[in-house]
Amino acid sequence: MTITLTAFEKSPDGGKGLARDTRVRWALEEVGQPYGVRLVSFAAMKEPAHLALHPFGQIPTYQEGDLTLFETGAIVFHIAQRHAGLLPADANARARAITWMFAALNTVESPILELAHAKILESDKPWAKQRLPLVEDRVRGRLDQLAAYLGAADWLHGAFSAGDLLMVSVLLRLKPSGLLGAYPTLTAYLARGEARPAYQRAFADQLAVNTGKS
Ligand code: GTB
Repeated sequence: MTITLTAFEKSPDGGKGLARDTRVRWALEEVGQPYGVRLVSFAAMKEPAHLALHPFGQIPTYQEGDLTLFETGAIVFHIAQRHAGLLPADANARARAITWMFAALNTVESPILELAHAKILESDKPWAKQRLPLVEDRVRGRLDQLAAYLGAADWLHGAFSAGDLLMVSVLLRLKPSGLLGAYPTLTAYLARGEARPAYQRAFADQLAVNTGKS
């Protein structure tokens, strides 16, 4: 059945892969599922036709026959459940990989988003300079814990899984911040994720949209 995603007509990051359709593209590439993309403008995302797909007026959405999904965690989970390659077969190992999907989105992404908001949305506020170090410290706290858990391992729990796919996607948002520099094992973890052929294809495809070369 044809899979169609929605993505930004023009991503604010100009194609650095930070918009959330990249993680869904990556998951589909990992499991070898072809898909199409429908591009939407910011204005169209707030119109009834898009709100019927995504109640919060965001991208990405995922359509497959009469199934429509939003929220990248749910979409990646759906893909991983339907197709081999992103979750282990063993029931306990699978449950652990799913735990890491939730950890990436609930525990690690939250302070990273808070940092992005502090830098982008709040930078003109009189208290912005005082708040920023506090938010950065919360991100560092999570990075300390994640680096301690990962240790010298390649991936979070055995083989590469949907947990790693989401964790790498979430951490990539930190690249411009400079905070990752203090964490060589996490930097290497990100590089391993980015080096995966499936990621490379997903990245190239979203870049082509943003450079008009698709
Ligand atoms: N929790 C949802 C999910 O995981 O699917 C969050 C979806 C979401 O935040 N979508 C964003 C969106 O549609 C695009 S990805 N925003 C428009 C709106 O809310 O009106 C977030 C994003 C945007 C831009 C950059 N960037 O330029 O660096 C990075 C990430």
